[in-house]
Amino acid sequence: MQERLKELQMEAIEKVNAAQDLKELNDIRVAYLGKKGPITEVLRGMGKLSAEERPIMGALANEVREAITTKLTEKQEKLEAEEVQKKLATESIDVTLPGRPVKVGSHHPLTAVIEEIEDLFLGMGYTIAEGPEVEKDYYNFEALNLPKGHPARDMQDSFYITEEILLRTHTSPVQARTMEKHKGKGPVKIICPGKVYRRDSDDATHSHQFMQIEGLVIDENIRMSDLKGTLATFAKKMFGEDREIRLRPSFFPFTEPSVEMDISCFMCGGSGCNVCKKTGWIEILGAGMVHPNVLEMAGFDSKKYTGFAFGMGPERIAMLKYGIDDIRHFYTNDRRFVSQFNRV
Ligand code: FA5
Repeated sequence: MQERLKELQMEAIEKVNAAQDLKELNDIRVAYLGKKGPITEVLRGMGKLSAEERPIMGALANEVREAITTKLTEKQEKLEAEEVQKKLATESIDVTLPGRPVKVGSHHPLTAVIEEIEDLFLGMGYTIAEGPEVEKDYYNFEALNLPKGHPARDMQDSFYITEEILLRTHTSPVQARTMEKHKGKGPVKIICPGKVYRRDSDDATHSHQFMQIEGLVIDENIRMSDLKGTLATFAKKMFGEDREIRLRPSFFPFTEPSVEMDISCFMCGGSGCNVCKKTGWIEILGAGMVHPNVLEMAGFDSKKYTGFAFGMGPERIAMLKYGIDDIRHFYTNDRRFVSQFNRV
């Protein structure tokens, strides 16, 4: 039995030395040390031995088992290291190959224009106010001098959720909310960028959801000339120093007088082209002096305080600034469109 064990040890070690890969090594482990292997077989036969012989044989069997295990482990480590070396050799990286270009994202042109407008007004001392997109009829219309049934409500076709709640049709309700918060005390100097919604049919210049930027200034002695100066500064910074502005009479129920502002065409300089439809001027926003009724409804004394407000559509401004011919490009998320503005 002793000899048989020694023989098995030598045999196993020879096979381990000759093994070429990890699979072969595992087969040897199972063959010699497994439950059905010859060493286990020998150990099973120990029952037939005398009490003196048994511990000697037991110790020897363990020795043999350990010797084979040690050899197996050594060989396994060697084979594994060899395999790693092989992999490193075959998978080496050619650092001279040209890299794959990484696609870099960019600001959406609309976001870029909105941020540019925000920065411009922040530089003039304005702060940014916000209001809800799901708005009360009261703030969207009534507090802006548009009581129920007022015909001017038809100027903005609305998405109603209930009789009293709608998706705001403009950012002007933030005027009413901000004035209310100020509890009749000036000064107020805010801009409010945000999404608005109208039941307009989508076409090249109209969308059912678009952005507006509202402006509101209230203080003692605010005059129409302040509005004009502010808008002229804005137009020159946004479209270039050569731009001139003109105000045309208009109508908004929440401002009196109301105006629309045109800028001299940046494409032709005013001589007339396709962009300005041969007029030399491009309309960019609505504005006016805050109506005394709006001031009073929000708790301001209209004898002491006056103010101006304006509202512009940044999509239209971005379209003019970058020569974009269809407002729908802003919302379709086509990378070919957006990536053209990488440097905006
Ligand atoms: C208003 O919404 C007023 N609240 C603006 C205002 C504020 C006037 C404060 C006076 C004082 P209007 O409906 O004209 O006005 O819209 C303002 C701007 O929003 C327009 O000049 C235009 O640039 C943009 N606009 C209007 N409708 C659409 C639309 N369907 N799609 C894209 N832009 C639009």
